[in-house]
Amino acid sequence: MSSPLSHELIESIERLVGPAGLVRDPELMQGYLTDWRNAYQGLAALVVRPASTEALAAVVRLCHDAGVALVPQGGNTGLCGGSIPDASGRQVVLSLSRMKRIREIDLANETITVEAGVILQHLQEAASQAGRLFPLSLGAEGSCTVGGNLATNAGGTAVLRYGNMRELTLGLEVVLPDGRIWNGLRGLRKDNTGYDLKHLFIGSEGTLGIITAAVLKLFPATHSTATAWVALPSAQAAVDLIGHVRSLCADRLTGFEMMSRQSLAFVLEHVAGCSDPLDTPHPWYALIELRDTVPDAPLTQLLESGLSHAFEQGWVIDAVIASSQAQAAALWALREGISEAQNHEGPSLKHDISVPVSRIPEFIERTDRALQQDFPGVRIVSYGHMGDGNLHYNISKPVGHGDAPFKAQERAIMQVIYRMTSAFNGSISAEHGLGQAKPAAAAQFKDPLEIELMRAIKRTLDPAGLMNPGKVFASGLE
Ligand code: FAD
Ligand code: 2HG
Ligand code: ZN
Repeated sequence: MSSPLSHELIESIERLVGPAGLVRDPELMQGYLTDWRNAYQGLAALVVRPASTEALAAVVRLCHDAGVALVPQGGNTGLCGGSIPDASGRQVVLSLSRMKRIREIDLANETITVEAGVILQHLQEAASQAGRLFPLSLGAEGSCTVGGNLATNAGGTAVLRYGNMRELTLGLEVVLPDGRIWNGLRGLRKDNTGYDLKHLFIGSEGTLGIITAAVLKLFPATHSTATAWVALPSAQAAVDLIGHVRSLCADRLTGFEMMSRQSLAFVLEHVAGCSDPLDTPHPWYALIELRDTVPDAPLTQLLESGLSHAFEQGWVIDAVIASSQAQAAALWALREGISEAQNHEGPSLKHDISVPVSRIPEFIERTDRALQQDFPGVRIVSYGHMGDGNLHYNISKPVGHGDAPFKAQERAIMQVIYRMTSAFNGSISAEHGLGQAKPAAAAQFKDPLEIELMRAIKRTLDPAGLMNPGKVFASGLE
């Protein structure tokens, strides 16, 4: 098939990035055209992999002048199709995978400057080798990139203590849609010289520019950990428990993940090597992690004392405290395995919502009831970052049902869940972003004035609408 791009344009791009920076072979392109779940497929005229900010900026300028749309891509682990081109075959995927240098570690400033293609796990390792912690942690950390983390304002399992990617960022370098380079790589904790532009690009999902590097915060390394797997009678018990553990442990509480029995059941069925840490099934579970910078801090005793009060209150039915790092890792594998496990059960309708922590139990109770009434037998896999009020309220088809009739109900199911989220003054996308999955829902459920302001920003920075069209906004600029 001939390319929709002119020979001259392709040759000019090749001169900038070299043969290693172009992917044109349809088979090799495949990995860039579908996402981690195989939920979204696209086509592309070309995949370009520049190795430096200057080369990337020059490619962006050429594409801008030729009116070619760009789709930035990092590790391609996003869960709403943000990094996948459309079906036209005219867009260019701009992969950051060759931009993976750690540019600088400034220990006295507690910062690390990295390129956008650095894999999150490599960043964590670099911080650790420098005797520090980079705290962002999520299931896809072995493949997702800093650029993708920034573009989606990624969260994960340590937000409770350290915040989202937004809170971990001090400066950015961004290639603007017309190819200009904004060097905002300032490692400053205080800077009130007008609007804080980095926050426009963080969470913008590649629709305002290409993030090429960032200055990120480092934290003291932690040297003591305690991890518990706890069985709970209800979601309300999780709210009571987290309040108690937080007041007892303060900042040492690093993670508090909650999951339903259905979530665990899928993991036990589909993820090799996993087993139930407790003898009998329970309605809900929490995975609690405490960390301290002090070696040999008495975290296990602290956890035991918190749990013993919780037993007395009836918030906890049973619990296991990990006695080794391997056991703690096995408990985390139960939590991190949920996404993969649910994929084995056919389409997973993902709803990544947030409501105030205090209202999670009521949200679950009312939404479960409404869904079972309208769609009897659907399997509700609710779990997530309880301390952030962020639930992955994911739905699998009823046992024995086909994929196609279930998929046909996707929109109706989504409406039930998002209407309820809205009634709780929550967010329909707490963590993963809008991508191509949720722009219409955002237009329906977000304040129209907010959407209008967002469009005004988009028009100002990307008047030609060439940055990741069809993502965040329902149909480009229109
Ligand atoms: P991609 O998927 O490649 O891209 C994501 C979006 O960012 C796209 O819109 C893309 O165009 C844009 N983008 C990528 N790079 C750039 C760049 N340099 N400049 C501008 N735009 C860019 N997410 C969470 O927040 N918390 C979790 O706990 C979590 N757990 C996950 C667990 C699993 C098993 C999986 C598969 C995913 C999980 N995710 C989670 C989602 C995903 O990993 C994150 O959104 C991650 O930050 C995406 O990074 P990426 O490099 O893969 O980005
Ligand atoms: C998690 O918390 C991720 O495990 C993925 O955000 C959630 O697969 C999902 O829906
Ligand atoms: Zn999550």
